[in-house]
Amino acid sequence: MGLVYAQGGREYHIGVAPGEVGRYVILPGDPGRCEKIASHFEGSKKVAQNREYTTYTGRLSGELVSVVSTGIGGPSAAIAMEELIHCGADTFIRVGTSGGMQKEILGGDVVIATGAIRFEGTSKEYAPIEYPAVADFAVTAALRESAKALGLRTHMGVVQCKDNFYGQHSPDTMPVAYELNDKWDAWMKCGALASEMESAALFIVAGVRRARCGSVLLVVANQTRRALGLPDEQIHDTEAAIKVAVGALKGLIREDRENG
Ligand code: R2B
Repeated sequence: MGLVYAQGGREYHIGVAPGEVGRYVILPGDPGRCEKIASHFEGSKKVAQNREYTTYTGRLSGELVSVVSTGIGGPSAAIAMEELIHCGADTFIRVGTSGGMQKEILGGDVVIATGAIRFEGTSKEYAPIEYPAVADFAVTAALRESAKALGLRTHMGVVQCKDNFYGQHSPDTMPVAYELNDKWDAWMKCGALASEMESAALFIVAGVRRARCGSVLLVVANQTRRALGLPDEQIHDTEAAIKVAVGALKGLIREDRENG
């Protein structure tokens, strides 16, 4: 059920009505990436655009699928997922960018998140911090299969999520530098692979609403490599991660049909 002040049956923020989106949805952060992702669908068309939310719907393997941008960060991503669930969606793949953390992770690599560190505020307004932000197993297995079939350099593991982009990149300029630096050090020692801003909120919202969500991230660059004086190529082309997500959706559609 949408908000009472949603207009004409359309969701308040994303501007979409039930029937206009598929059950399967790809969630990039950047609205500018939606058209490119939709070009992988058959017969796609733009169905809505409001604020940071751009929506295209088409078909994959004959099934209705959509791409909806979330904007940057947990709050807008959580709103997108909630409103898409009101419209009947139940399976989500975030496709985003990230910064590599461990030194073996290179710009251009792909990271599939199995879980996310909840160093952000949105998920705390859903679930106590002891509850883990975990990716859906079936979606994650489909992402892994898809990345393998594409022969990409892929890493699977925990990613770190935050609300303050510059708290990661310029921690010493923040009054809470002591906390940012100490925690970063701990996450490095725990083995966190990459840093981004949306997966933790999306995993928690999906869990609470009994939906499925996985996450595949392009590694743009790696600050650890730069700090160690190692080569640190910057890659901004998200096509590889997009292909992983599209292949995974096809796999999930096939599997869901086999399972009735
Ligand atoms: C990765 O890139 C964006 C910040 O530049 C943000 O959406 C994220 O998670």
